Amino acid sequence: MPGARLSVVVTRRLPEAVETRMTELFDVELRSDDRPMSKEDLVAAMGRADVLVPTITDQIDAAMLARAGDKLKLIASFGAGIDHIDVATARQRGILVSNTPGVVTDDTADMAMALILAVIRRIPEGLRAMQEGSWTGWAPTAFLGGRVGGRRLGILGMGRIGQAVARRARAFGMQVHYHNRKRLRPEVEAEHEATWWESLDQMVSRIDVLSINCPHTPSTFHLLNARRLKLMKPSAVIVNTSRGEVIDENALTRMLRAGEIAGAGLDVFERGHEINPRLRELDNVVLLPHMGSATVEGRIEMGEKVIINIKTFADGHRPPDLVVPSML
Ligand code: 8YV
Repeated sequence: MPGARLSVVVTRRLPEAVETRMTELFDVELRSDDRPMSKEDLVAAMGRADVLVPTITDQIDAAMLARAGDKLKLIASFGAGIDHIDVATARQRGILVSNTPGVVTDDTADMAMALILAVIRRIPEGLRAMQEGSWTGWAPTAFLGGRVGGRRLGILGMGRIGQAVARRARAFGMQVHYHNRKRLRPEVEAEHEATWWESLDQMVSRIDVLSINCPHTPSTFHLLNARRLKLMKPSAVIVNTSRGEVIDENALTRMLRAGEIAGAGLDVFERGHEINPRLRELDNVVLLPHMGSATVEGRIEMGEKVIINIKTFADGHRPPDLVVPSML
């Protein structure tokens, strides 16, 4: 492969600077419209590309990979999460998969913090009153939220993003608790003054705010199921900037409606953009359209990472952000 100009198919519009650089480096096929590709178009794209650059909106399953043919060598995904790709099957078929970790960390953690503040301080309700013109002036008892400082934050998934949330939360005076498959090294735990809970059940029953920061894998699907959600204090709040599938969205919706959970800030949903309509009706819920990593800087850095992964592969080396099934 070294020296050859790789054919690269990009499934969505990317920042202009990224598309321009890709055009300089590769034999690239860019999209002129920005709608997600159909399944058939994706299979066809995989059939004619050495490298596919998909995003979260492209589900690539085993059956599609089986129809991809022999040309495809690398799936250089634009994004950190890789739950939309059947990585194990890709590897079996000799197709490498890479992602863009690290560059979405701070932006996503900022959004988790924004959601915590928005829900606890009732920012959308205040905004709505201003936009509707229904505000009649200051009152001592109006729009009372809670104080963020002093609350116990439970972080589910203490990887890069979880730790970035911990840093921010501590600056706001929150106490950090976490549940992670592996306990952090003592010095990292000390840096965050974080308390590890081996039992997720025990952690969720004791915290005031739960931030979901683990990836979606078969073992994290519905980790927050109805049984576990019921262990939470009725005054507790959940924010999710990771993947919707980690929470049973219908169970959460029922409990929010019943006042069994105080509030939620959700940037991601279980069925993509098909959101439980009942969630939209609730005052104690802040919904965002998957904006966690949506910064100009972040998107360009994601694109640069994709380019580095492809370029390194083209030069005959292992892409730096190779995803191996054992990481999942
Ligand atoms: C990305 C994300 O924008 O990086 C991720 O895993 O969830 C998003 O913030 C998206 O995945 C791009 O494909």
